[in-house]
Amino acid sequence: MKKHLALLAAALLSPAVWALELKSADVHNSDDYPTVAAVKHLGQLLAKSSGGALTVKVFNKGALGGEKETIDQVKLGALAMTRVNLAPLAAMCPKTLVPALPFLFRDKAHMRKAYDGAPGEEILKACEHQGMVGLALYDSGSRSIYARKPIKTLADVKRLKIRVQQSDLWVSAMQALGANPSPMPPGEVYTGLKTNLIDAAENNIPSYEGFRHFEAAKFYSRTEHAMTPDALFISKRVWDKLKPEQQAQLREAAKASVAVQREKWDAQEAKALAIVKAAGTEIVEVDREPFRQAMKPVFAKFINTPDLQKLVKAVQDVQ
Ligand code: GTR
Repeated sequence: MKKHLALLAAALLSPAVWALELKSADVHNSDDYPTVAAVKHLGQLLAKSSGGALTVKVFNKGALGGEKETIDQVKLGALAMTRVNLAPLAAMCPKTLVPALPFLFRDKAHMRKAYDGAPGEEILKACEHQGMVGLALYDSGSRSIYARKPIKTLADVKRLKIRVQQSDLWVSAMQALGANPSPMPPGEVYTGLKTNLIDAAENNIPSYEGFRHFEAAKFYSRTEHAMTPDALFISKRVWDKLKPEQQAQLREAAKASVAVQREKWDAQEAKALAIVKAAGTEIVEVDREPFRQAMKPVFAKFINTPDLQKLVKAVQDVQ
């Protein structure tokens, strides 16, 4: 009897019994897309620091669903983690609107500094009341419009049927340009472009390449209208079950994954650009000022509480 109890106690205490595999979703196709690679890296660090008690398994290619679906699953605790862009979260967690605003950042250095500082921390906490704990903000470059024709002026965007993320902010921002926005998940854009359901979409170069949208829209016009970050969240239900030291290990691994993601991001931007150019994409330079002016009214429309205004200012003040 004693022996049995001793065995049972040993089994309960052994790391194998306590090991928890955290499943993490991503919509990107390539196994080494920067966000996919970064979360895998996080998993390796975490497995080490937790002595094998916590591991991460990434399911990319949208295998666990689109961004909206994985967000819902994480809120419920049915899925441990998801890496999504912040744009589809704005209706749920208002502060995530801020980094998705058009032309908010002066340049990449400004954006990265803001995400590393107090504004980044505030944004990561913005979804906790919705059951999602933010772990990392990843670089998602800048988003530009691509279409079957070059986009150089506001006149080129008039009535353009353009896919936008599932975000009211971006429906409004594109309407402000005179376009005809159509929100849809990323997985539907390729077919939408191929079948002429839409004329255009907008994204960073690595996504334009990775989702193979360049096959259907040959002109990539550098409007660079947003630098909305990608972000990694863990379900609060899962988070609350972790021991404090495990939470600290996860936070540390997430922080380390940001540096790796950025390095990979810079390399991927160059690689993807070379691929799309070789496939015949024309990169079009754009005078961005008229686009910036036209989209300005969305600030007043969406940044309508003192909290949001304060956060916008905090980002703008980052030097
Ligand atoms: C990408 C982002 C994805 C997804 C996609 C989109 O840049 O990494 O998470 O949001 O854009 O346009 O839907």
